[in-house]
Amino acid sequence: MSSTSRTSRSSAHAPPPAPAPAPAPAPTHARARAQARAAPRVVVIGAGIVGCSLADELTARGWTDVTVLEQGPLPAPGGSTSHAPGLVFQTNPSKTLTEFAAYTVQKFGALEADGLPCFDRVGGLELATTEERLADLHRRAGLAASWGVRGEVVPASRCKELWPLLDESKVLGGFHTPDDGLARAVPACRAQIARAERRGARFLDRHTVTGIERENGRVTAVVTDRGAFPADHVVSAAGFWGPVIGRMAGVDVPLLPLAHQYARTRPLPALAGARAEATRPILRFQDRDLYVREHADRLGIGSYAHRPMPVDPFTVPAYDEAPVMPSSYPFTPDDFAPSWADCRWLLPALADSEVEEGFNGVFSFTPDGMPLLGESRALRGFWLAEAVWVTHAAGAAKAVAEWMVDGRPATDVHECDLGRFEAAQRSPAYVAERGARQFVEVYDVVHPLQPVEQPRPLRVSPFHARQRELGAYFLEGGGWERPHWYEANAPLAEGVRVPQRDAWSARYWSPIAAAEARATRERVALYDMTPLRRLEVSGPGALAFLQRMTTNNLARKPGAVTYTLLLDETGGIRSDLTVARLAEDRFQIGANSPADEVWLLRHAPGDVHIRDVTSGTCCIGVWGPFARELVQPLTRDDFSHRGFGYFRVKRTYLGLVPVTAMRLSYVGELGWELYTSADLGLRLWDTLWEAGRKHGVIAAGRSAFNSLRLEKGYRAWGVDMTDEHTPYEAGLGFAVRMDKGDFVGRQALERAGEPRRRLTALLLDDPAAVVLGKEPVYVDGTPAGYVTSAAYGYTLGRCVAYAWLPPLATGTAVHVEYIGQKVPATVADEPLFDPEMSRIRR
Ligand code: FAD
Ligand code: THG
Repeated sequence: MSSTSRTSRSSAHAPPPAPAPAPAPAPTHARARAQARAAPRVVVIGAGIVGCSLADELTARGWTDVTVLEQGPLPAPGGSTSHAPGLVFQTNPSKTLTEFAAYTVQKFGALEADGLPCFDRVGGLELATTEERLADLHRRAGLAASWGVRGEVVPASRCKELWPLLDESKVLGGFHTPDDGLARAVPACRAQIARAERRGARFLDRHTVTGIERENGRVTAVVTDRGAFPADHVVSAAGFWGPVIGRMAGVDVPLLPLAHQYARTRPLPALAGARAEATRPILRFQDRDLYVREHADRLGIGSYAHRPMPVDPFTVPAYDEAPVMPSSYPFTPDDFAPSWADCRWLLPALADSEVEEGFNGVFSFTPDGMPLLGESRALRGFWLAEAVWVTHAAGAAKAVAEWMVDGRPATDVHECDLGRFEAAQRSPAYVAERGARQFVEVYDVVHPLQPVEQPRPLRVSPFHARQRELGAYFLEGGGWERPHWYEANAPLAEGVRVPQRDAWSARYWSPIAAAEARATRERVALYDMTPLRRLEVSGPGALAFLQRMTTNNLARKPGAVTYTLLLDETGGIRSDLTVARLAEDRFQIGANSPADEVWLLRHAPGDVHIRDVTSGTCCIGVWGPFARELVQPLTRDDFSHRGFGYFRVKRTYLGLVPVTAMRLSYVGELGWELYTSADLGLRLWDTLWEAGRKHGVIAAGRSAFNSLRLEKGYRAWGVDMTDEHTPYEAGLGFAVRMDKGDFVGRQALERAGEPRRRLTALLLDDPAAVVLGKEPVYVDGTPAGYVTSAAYGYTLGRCVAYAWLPPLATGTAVHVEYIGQKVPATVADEPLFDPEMSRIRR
């Protein structure tokens, strides 16, 4: 193939002489320069499936000045891609990953190498040998319907038809997905290399990257053993070598390389005469952490059942020193023995066979199992496209190319954003522990609320000691310990009637949450709001800056709090914020993901300072009809409705504790968020607790919190809406002031037509029914959308579910599919609870 000969070692042309880097431009100049040039200079590190797909996607978008540097020989340079068996199962709890996989199927299906398509649509079959797994297959069928993947749960007899080698008696059922199949990863690389080269890209193999040059916080060049390559953008697509490249760039790359076993059998008499590479569906036997594919008359078996085998990416041998290839370690038969026995149990045709060859192949695991995509916040122009499976490679590459060329991916990728990890989640120790855990759990049945088990506790609020005394049941989020309910409230639950739950929805749930919700509506409760991200924005330009960045009008006197939205240029919701004006030029922002700070920092002019103050501060929400009676006696300031209005902020003292008090409530009850520094947090808790005794104060957890906020219709960013949605679609048009002047996203909103989908409130008809989120919603029997968040509304006596659906009239009957069951629901008017705001504004 021309691309290989052109780039092979013998004919490799010398790299172009590296011109001395231009004098360091200010970032804005660099941007202007980049725009003035037809195409910025992009250097991609690594020609695995991700690097090759990325070069193809970039050049397709007109960024044709792309150089791909690869240390090994093309087209199989010895990374994970070079030996990937290429199974593509599209269905995933993550909508983003499912979309990535669907694009891989579509793209590689249309791509040819040597006259063969690069994707073989043999279908997928996931097997259940336990009742628990069978229920999970029904949930996976629901996910597939939600995200638009064809699939159905089939009986054992159908599994046997699809896979004649199975022992049908061992199987309870399967999930059949006819559009899944096998990606031919190396041919897909070749086809994309050829196409990208035709558009002007060059692939230089046998070039080992040894350094990343930077100036003024921007990349300027990539250094190799054969010269330097100037670059406006550098993308590390180095797979599990990511941390090595990251160290050169001064960027944390939180991934752990782990070896994973793959073995091939001898030829099987039962498959004798097979001509095609594969004809039967790719198989998953998750109850034993196994997957299986055909290689003509042999089977290939992959196992996640063995001990985690971490590999230090800094000590991986170079291509010429590696026994086979750098990503391939010797097979350890002892580790495979139990998996082999499990295969023979399931597939009796293996009885007379044996493993002919195998290897321990290395690839990447991240702390949360999701890829690492996006531009580093530490180094402008340095991008990551790592920890990506072959399954998601084409889609992930497309997203990164869109991000680079258009400024944002076409669909939401926040779950993959490399900036999602907090500082405390980026240490090598954390990455090692979590990465290994992801390996172990890869095929486990994982509940949506299931927390990280270790390392815990990591981040705790100042109230942690009190929370433990009260018997808090903690889950984890963003590294924080977060109480979901308190055993101390169990006596309150005795008087509260709640419907029985099925085993799945009863996990990580307690009827105590119902009692806590009720106490919040009837009396008063303390909520730990410490994990709520807080930014301080200050400086002479702060107001003008925030006005330009957000949708609502913030030009109000100090003391005002405003609910507002961060949009991107296309009008998509990047975040929803509360902005408290503490002084003329000082604001406190209540934010969502770490991406909010990054986004603001990127746009901030020199006279604006932005600081994340979350870790040094803490927050308690005091909410309920007795909140005023509780707080007022502790302060000399006027906390009456006239003295301290709704959505106002005040500095005051509560007893000994200086606090910033904000009158707002995500649970829809009278009350305040009370902020203080971390050192005084415990004192604040104790002060409120003491004062609340005579009002029957309780501590309440996130389980009740989530129920109350859904009753009130308050959206959660990242779950209910993302940058895929406009404010009008999400029901947040009230936070947009088109008359306030220009702001990011305004022009796009002007052009936005009538929403074709809406975030819609549903009430389940049966007072005993519950759903949990991500279930498909059917209108007239056809899938029409999916649930975002759901929670039992203890005040309403019904489960509330928010869903993305085409516009539907109130009262429309729909059904939600929950573990294979049709659950009737009705479109409801919002807000479902206290539409007059009589509970908050008084
Ligand atoms: P790679 O293919 O590793 O490419 C990275 C490239 O960067 C390498 O070629 C490397 O040489 C190059 N590089 C690194 N450092 C430098 C440097 N300093 N200078 C120049 N070049 C450098 N995924 C699936 O979807 N389905 C499967 O069935 C599947 N099965 C698997 C089975 C096994 C045994 C293994 C090991 C992995 C499997 N995977 C599977 C995972 C999949 O193979 C990887 O996630 C994927 O191939 C990663 O692609 P990549 O392009 O990111 O990395
Ligand atoms: N508290 C603070 N900041 C936050 C949140 C919070 N920032 C992130 C996230 N949570 C923002 N989400 C909301 C959602 C709704 C409301 C507040 C924050 C809210 N809305 C009222 C309503 O819709 O009726 C008031 C809107 C208005 O008057 O404009 O209260 O929990 N600090």
